[in-house]
Amino acid sequence: MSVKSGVTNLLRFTKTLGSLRIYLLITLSIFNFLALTKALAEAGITVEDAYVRETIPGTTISSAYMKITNASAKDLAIVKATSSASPRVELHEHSMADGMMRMRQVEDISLPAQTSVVLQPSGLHVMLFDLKQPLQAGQSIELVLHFANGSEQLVRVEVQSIKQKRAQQTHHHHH
Ligand SMILES: [Cu+2]
Repeated sequence: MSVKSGVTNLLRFTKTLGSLRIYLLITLSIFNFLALTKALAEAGITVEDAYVRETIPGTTISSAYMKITNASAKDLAIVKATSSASPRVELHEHSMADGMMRMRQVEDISLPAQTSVVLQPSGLHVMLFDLKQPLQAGQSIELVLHFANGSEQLVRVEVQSIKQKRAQQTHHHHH
């Protein structure tokens, strides 16, 4: 093996190493991107039994309910909710005051690690104002939950008539 071919081989090897390094960098970037996308989409959060009430004719408001589970080891909090169906969405809580059921806006909904929080009638709920269209049973709307850490969760929420929900609750009592 001549000195010249040795140098050529060495150059070729160096070039391969360089390509390999670029390849590794790209691969790592893709992995980082996937990890980030996953964190943004999930954040250890699952949402079940999401429903929003049918609008009462002549009104443009409704409230949404759901069970939210934080399976992660981190304490999370919902700080905002948005929807393409409404320009104004607020986090609300019902409470008894002087024998009257009242509701008030809350800053956030805490989701401690490894717990579930249930948004339900007479409790925490998501309030939708100025609905662009009446909500009818059988339809569904999109709701985006925004977390304190910047992540988001898109939730498809079924529109249910009040009658329908009552029937289901009655059914649950039989168990
Ligand atoms: Cu409310």
